[in-house]
Amino acid sequence: MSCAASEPAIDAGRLWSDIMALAEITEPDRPWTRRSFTPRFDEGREWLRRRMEADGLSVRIDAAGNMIGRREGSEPGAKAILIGSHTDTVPSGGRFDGVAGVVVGMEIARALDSAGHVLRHPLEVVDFLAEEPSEFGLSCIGSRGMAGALDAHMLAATRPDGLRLDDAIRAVGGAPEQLGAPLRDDIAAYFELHIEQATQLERAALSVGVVTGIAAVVRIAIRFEGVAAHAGATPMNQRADALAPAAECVGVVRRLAEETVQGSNAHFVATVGILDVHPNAANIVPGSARLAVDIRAGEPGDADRFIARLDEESAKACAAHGVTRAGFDLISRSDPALCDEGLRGRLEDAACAAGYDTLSLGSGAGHDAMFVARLAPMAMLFTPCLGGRSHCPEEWAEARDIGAGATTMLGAIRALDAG
Ligand code: HGY
Ligand code: MN
Ligand code: MN
Ligand code: MN
Repeated sequence: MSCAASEPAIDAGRLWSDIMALAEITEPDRPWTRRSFTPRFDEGREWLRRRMEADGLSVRIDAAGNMIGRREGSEPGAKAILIGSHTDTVPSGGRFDGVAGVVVGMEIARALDSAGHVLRHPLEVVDFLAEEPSEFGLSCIGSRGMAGALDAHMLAATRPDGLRLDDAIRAVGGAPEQLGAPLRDDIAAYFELHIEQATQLERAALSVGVVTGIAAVVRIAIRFEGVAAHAGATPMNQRADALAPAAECVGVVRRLAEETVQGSNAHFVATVGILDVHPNAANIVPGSARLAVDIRAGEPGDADRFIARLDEESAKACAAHGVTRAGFDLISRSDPALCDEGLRGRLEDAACAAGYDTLSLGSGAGHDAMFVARLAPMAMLFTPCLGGRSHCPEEWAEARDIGAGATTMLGAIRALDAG
């Protein structure tokens, strides 16, 4: 779509300096690393609280540990318009994944404030707790909690040092005892801006993409139990080497994923990003192994068929090596989330009015929006990142593109607010 330009009220420079300021709060020995439930994350939250308060937002932590900055609207009882994302990162992550979406929310609130414009609806800027997969083995903890999708089993999960998830949520100011049902029913709409983490916008030389939907995210863990033994003395035909079937399964995941892609029109990818070996020593036949499989599917049936085949083939690989398959466990599963048609239209119109051509595209990456979509109409905007790279220190985006996304979102929110 291509249209006339219009006048922006977003200060892309101010936006940019916030993103860079937050990026400075990182583990000293790892670039752009602010893992959830760490002192570094808490430091980032403190920065965010001060920034939100300086912007005139009233700041609270909800029961799920999400930080929320609120700007009241003019219409008593009107439902809130939320803008959010996350400020936690993957290990050695980037400066923009999640952060851009939270900072854009603050910039939109500032732009409205400095123009003396009060929306009818309250506006809330949300930093969702622990969107990235955490040491508790779960991602999107804050948005799951807001949507009532954190159950007692999940809350009792512990991380390697023994800390329970509910205690960790309490430590950041949440109230886990209030979790279980959806936390709220007062949301009019939810908007999230995120870097694309792929290359469609960059290849099309566009600043703004309007997301159609978010793929299902399914995570599986497979555990292999063999017998640790001396690597030098144990004959090959007397081993139960746990790593042998695990290594074969890495190839099986790749092959089954490629076959699934061939047979489907929907987005499908599968990745083995974790392969733990124990005791992980050169001269010991591995006694146990564990691999984590991360699956993204636009069509959930593709994920089900992939998992059934992986189940069968991993059991066969274990039998062939005399290794016990100690577990084939579902770690987490989120359904695909569709973006609201009406909000997508408002984003497209707002981009057009601001002079930005747009592209409609799906999201293979998971986002907090998947869970907020259970509470209210949801929409996402993508802006390009260099080479589509993300979840790595090379992640990069341009101020003008993030500014274009913020201008587009501001336009859509004002149109929605005007009714
Ligand atoms: O893994 C994801 O899709 C997101 O970046 N947490
Ligand atoms: Mn991410
Ligand atoms: Mn993200
Ligand atoms: Mn995300």
